[in-house]
Parts: sequence; C-alpha cells; structure tokens
Amino acid sequence: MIQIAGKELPNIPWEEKPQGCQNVLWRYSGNPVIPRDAIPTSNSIFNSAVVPFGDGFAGVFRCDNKARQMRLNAGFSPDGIHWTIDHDTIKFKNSPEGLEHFDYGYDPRVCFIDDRYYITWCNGYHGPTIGVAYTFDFKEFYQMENAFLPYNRNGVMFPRKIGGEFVMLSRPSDTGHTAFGDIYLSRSRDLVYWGKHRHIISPSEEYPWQSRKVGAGPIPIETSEGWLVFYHGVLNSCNGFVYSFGAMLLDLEDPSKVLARGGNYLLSPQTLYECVGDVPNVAFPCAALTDSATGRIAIYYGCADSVTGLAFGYVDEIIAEIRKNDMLKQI
Ligand code: BMA
Repeated sequence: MIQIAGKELPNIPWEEKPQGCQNVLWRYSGNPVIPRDAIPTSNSIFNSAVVPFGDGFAGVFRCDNKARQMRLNAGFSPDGIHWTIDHDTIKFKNSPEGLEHFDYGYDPRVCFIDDRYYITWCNGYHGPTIGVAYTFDFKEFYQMENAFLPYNRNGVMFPRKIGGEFVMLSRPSDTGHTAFGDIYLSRSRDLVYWGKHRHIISPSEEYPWQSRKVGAGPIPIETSEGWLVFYHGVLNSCNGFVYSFGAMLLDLEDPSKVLARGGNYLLSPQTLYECVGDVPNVAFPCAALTDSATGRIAIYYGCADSVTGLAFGYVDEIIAEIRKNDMLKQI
C-alpha cells in the first residue's frame, strides 16, 4: 500500500465504494453533507475546509449570507458529517505580524503546521488576494499579512516546512471571473515575505476538463509517492464554465517538480446538487481528511456554489489512476 504520512484517523467519515461503481472516487450517499441553509443567515455553504480537531473535527466554512456577501464562519463536528456552524462570522483579530482587512472572504483552506491551524482564503483587499490567519481553537482567529499582491486566488499551504521554508500554491488571477489560471508555488521563511515563485502547471487544451484554468484544492497530502495534490480544472462550455477536479503528484523534497498528472478528471459535476444551484456545474474541492492506517481519503467539495459534498477514495487507486493516464507521459 502507498503510505500516507501523518496520523491515523480511525473516525474518518467513510462509506465503502458502492457495488458496481467504476470510478476511483465515489460520493457520500447522504450528500449534500452540508445543506445551504444549515444556519439561518446563509444563502449557501460551500467551498469549505475541515480538519481533525480534538476528538472530532473543526472547519472554516464559506457561508455566503442573504445579502450574498461572502463570509467565513467556524464550525465543529463530532463525526465529519453532522456540523454545527457558528451563526456569527469570524471576526479576525490583528496578529503581531498582521493586517486587519476584510472586505470579503471565500474559498478557505485550513492547514495544521507545528502548533496551530493556518487559514488561507481569498481575501478582498482592493481585489481578491490570499489572506492568511491562524487559530488554535477555531474561536479566536489572528490575521497576518496577505501573502501576495492582488489578484490571486486558491492559496493552499503545504502541511510542513520543506527545506526550512513554508510553501504555498496559488493561482494568480484577475478582478473578475478569470478566464485563465496557472498554479504557482511560492516559499517563505516567516509567512510574511513570499518569494522564489515557480510555475507548476498550466491548463491544457488536450484535456478539455482542465483547458481553461486550474487551481489547487485541498492541502497537499504527503505520501510515499510524492505530494498528492487535488486540483480543480475548468472546461469552457457553450453554457459557461464547468468545474471538475483531478490530481497530480509533486516531488516530496522539491514540490515545484511535477512527477505525474492525471489526464482524466476524478470527479465532475453529474448529480443534481452539483449541476443545479447558484452556479451550475461546479465541483470545487477545498479539504481532504486522510487515514494513514487504511489509505482512506475523504474529500469535501463545494457543489454548484450552493452546498457541500463529500467524496471518498483510496490513495492506492487514486495514484494508480494518475499514473495510468499521466499527461506527462503522453505529451
Ligand atoms: C471560482 C471561485 C469559486 C467558485 C467558482 C465557480 O472563480 O469564485 O469560489 O466556486 O468560481 O463559480
């Protein structure tokens, strides 16, 4: 079995693959796991991030409110399935190294490093860029400096320092519904100054599901084969953008090196709750839980910009699928 680094998670939310399912990932039978109206003030709850916390789980949720303002709320769960989401939005406090600026926030990721949980999100600061904050308890949140200049989205940190530096993936963008998007990698010694920017992947005309733009999804998963990175890809259909997701493997010691990249999507919007909603045809992953004992991976993804879905897979099958249809070998 391919080894996932990190802790065992015996209480990972899980269902076995349904009989007859021919895909590498399969959906939770109770999807959507979080409905759009889980709190009284929400228009929609999607593109959200969860992590193991205490005996259960905690997370930061994108809760667009009924004014359709994009906000972040904390939440807790005993089992990763049943969530209690705070009705009040997160009020960031200024950290010693910080900036206090919140016009809007969306698409959070949560990454545990050393002693705390880092939150990265698309932060409104004269346009979208990558906000950074940390928390110890999901009650108090301390905002740090933005990582980059506008315009940028999908800032995703690696779960440990590499070569003594923090590492983050991001996707430079524009002010609107960006019609382009490549994934880059940046490094920082102090989480304030980011540099050594390296290009990782571009969209590909040859693989239409990821031909318009690509953006990193959950926190990269450390495995014996490399960093497993799920990322979304966008098809430009005659009816608008279609967001699916696939995966690639990056080198463990130098994650700017792509080892393999799957040509096929792993999950594309096909169910009613992925195809119908405020923005139809969107499957947008922002978090994954892993169990190193069994190789199980549970992925949380936004569905149609309205609700949150959960999908499952085994690391062995996912990496075998990336290697079987490796774009790097087919060029
Ligand atoms: C992207 C982001 C996501 C959203 C997606 C589809 O640009 O804004 O938050 O899920 O578009 O609308």
